[in-house]
Amino acid sequence: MSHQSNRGSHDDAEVSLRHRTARPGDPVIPGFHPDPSVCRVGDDYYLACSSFEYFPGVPVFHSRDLVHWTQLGNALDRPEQLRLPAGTPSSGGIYAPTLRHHDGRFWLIVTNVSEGGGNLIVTATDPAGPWSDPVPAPGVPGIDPDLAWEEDGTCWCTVAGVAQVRIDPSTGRTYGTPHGVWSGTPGAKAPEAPHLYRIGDHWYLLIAEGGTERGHGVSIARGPAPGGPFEPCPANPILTHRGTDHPVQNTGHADLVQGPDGSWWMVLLGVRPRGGTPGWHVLGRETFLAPVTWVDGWPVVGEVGPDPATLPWPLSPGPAEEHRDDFEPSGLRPSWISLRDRPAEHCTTAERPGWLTLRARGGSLDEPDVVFTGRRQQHLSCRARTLVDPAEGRGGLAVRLDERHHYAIEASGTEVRVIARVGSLRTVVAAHPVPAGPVVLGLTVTDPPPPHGPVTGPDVVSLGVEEPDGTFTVLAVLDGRYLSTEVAGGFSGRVLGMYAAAGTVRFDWFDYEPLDH
Ligand code: 6LW
Repeated sequence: MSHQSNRGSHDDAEVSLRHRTARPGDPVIPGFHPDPSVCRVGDDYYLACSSFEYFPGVPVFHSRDLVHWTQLGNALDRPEQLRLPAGTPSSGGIYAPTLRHHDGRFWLIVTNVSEGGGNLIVTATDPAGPWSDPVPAPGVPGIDPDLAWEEDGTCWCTVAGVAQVRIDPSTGRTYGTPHGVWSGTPGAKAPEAPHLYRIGDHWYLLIAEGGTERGHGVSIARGPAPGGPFEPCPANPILTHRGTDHPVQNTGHADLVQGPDGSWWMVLLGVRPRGGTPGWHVLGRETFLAPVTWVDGWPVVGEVGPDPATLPWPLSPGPAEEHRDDFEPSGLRPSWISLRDRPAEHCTTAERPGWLTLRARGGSLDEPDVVFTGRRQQHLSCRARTLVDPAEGRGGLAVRLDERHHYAIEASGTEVRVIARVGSLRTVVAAHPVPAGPVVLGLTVTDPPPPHGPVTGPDVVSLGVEEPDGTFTVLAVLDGRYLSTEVAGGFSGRVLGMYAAAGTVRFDWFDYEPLDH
C-alpha cells in the first residue's frame, strides 16, 4: 500500500503555518498543538507536540525567537512509523512526546496508547526528517516519557507517575525495574509530563499536576542525582491559572529551554475558554510561552504569553500568510492531517493534478475511519472554503472535533446538505439545490452575536454555499459550544477539512483565512 507522505520542501514549510503571533497573551503555536516539548541547538529552537488519532503524527516546528514557529514536518510520517489500528477513536494514538538533542542527534520519545503501540523512540540528524523507524521501549511503562542524559552518557527515562528507569535509547532496552522518584504535591492528582534536567549543581524534575483541565499546574523538585532524592520547590505550583480569571486556562504540561543569551523560557499548554459559564474551549490545547527567572535556585515563571516587545532578541519575520492551498501534485503540506492513516488510494494530490482526491472506504463522518483530511483551526474567528467536485461521490467540508461532534456541509448530485452531529444526535439541518458540477462550500467561525450573558456559547459556526452568481447563501448558523472540549471530552481540538462519505470526491482548492483582529 503506497502512502503519500507530506514532507514538504523547506519553502513549502515556510507557508504552511499561516499565522503571525505577536501579541501578549497569544499562543505561540495556536490551535490543537498540546504537550509541547522543546530543545535548542545553537540559535535554533525545535518543538514537538502530541497528535492523537491523526496521521502524520508529532508535528515538529522550528523557531529562531520562540515566538514565530514554522512547521518543518512530522516525526511520524510513514506508515511503518505510525500504526493506528482500524477504529482508533479520537484521543487515542499519539500522546505527549519529549524532544531532545544529544550527541549530534535529535531524539524523540513518545507513547502510542493504541493497541500494538507503547513507548517508542525515533531519531534524526535533521529535525525536518527523515526520522528513523521507531525503536520500541517495552520496559518503559505508561505515558509521557522523558529522556535525560548524565555527563557519562547514562540515560534515564522518566514517565508519568512519576517513575524512572535507566535506558539505552538506541536499542530501547531498559535496565532494572522502574521506580518511583516523586509523586508531586500530596493530594494533587495526575503527576505527569515529567522532564528531567541537569542545571548547575542540581537535577531538576519538572512535572504537571492537577490534571489537564482547569486544575492544571506545573511543579518542580530538585535533587543531587537524576533519581533524587527530590526536594519539592517551596513555591509549588510554580505555574497555575486555576481559580483565576486569566484568559488562558488549564496551564501546565511544560518544558524548559535556555536561550543562547542565557535567558530561560518555558513552553506549556493552555486553552482559551470563551462564552458564559463554565466557558468552552474549541481549539484544543495550544502552545504558549512564558519567561523564567531563577531565585535561590528555583525557577520563577513570568506572565504567560510574553510581550514580544520585551524579548531579549529581535523577532524573526512571521511566516508568510498564505490563504489558499491549490494542492500541488508534489504532495500535501505538513500541516494537513488525516484520520488514522493516508493510503494513496484514499487520499492523493497525484491522481487529478491540482486537485485533492479523497476516496471513501465506507463510513460517514461519524466513523473513526472516515476518509478526512484537514488542518487545525488556529484562530478564534476564521473562514474556510473549498471547491468540491462531487460528480463521482458524496462529501464536503467539515469542522470536526471528533467522530461524535462535528458540523459539515456535504455535496452530492444537485443538492448540498448541512449535517450536525452532537453526541448521539445526528440531524440534517438544511438542504439546498445546486446546479450539477463543482460547488464552493464554506464555513465561518465568528463571535456569538450580542447580547452576551451567562449562557452565551464560545462562538457560532455558519455553513453555506456559493451560488452560481457568486453570492454566498448561509444555510445554517450553529452554536459552537457543541464542538468544544467541555462538551465532547478528550484531548484534541477542532480540525477543518474535507471528507469523502461515499465514492470519490475531488477538491480543487482549500482556503483558510483568519478573521481575528
Ligand atoms: C498527556 C498528559 C496530558 O499525555 O494530557 O496535559 C495527556 N497533559 O500529560 C494527553 O495529552
